[in-house]
Amino acid sequence: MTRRISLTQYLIEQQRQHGHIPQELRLLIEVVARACKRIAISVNKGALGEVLGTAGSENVQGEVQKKLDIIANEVLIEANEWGGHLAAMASEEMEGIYVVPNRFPQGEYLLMFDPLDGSSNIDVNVSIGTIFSVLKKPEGSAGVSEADFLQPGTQQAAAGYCVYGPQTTLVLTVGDGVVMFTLDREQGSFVLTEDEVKIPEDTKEFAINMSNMRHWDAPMKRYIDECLEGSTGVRGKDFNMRWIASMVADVHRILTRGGVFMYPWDKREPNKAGKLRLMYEANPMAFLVEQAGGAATNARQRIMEMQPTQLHERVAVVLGSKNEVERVTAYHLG
Ligand code: P6P
Repeated sequence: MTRRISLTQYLIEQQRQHGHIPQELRLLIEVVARACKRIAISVNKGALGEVLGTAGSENVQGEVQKKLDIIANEVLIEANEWGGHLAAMASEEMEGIYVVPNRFPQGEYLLMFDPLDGSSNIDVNVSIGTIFSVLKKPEGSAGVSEADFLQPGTQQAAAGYCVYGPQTTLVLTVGDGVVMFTLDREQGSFVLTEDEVKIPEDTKEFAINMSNMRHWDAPMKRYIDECLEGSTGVRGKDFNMRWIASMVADVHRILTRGGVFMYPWDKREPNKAGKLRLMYEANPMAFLVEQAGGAATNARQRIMEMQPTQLHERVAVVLGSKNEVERVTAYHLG
């Protein structure tokens, strides 16, 4: 039974025992968690809070912004800009970086986030979430620029997400395994509910948007065809399929019971590596999945070793149970 301690107590004990959560990083994580509680309040209001529907604007990706996308983005900016732990922030909802205003002290961390991933699910009451990734500003760089964010995922100091579903759950790694905290609404605090998240190396469950099948490359089609052949084919076992169209919800299921999640390249836009974003979706999820014993590639190489070239660059994603990710990757490299 996992000790029911608060996020604050967990972080302080980790700092005391292992010393690898510096004071500023602990503050950052607690501020992000507090912002997620605030976002959960807006999300849970739904139609009662005048927060559903579109905002009548598009984000830098050219996607229609939901009212809650903008609310969540503003909550994260306002919660994090004054604490002195950050130099700058970057968000799916903002074209450029947000440098901490001069009226506040600047810190050494960089925070990236998808403030509300899975927006297409907001109006139909399906789980959505906030994804975040933390980097350290490179030593010696005067000021802060977009280039400071362009670090491979292996440089992340922390990563996590908060899923707004039947429970509001914060999932976190600082590079020493993965832990889960469930929001206790009576106390108003996140309580440790899983202290050693592990992804089984094998699975019988895959997650992909099957409606895109005709657009995939041959190795991806081969892998899915073999899953569909089940026990009558080379895999010798039947598979199940899930697709929530909310990465946070699909990844949470995989961290909880295993599985493999794929959003592959497809030939409709050959110059686009994939749909998902490297810096604030693929890298944080890859960090969590690897820390839980899984794997994460772009179907050819480890996602966390990719050198970013743009803040909003996209990437193909294959992540989850290690042996399945290795099989998909081997088919692409073969
Ligand atoms: P599709 C949500 O918009 C998102 O970015 C991810 O959370 C999700 O996995 C994917 O896109 C769903 O994409 O094409 O199935 O709607």
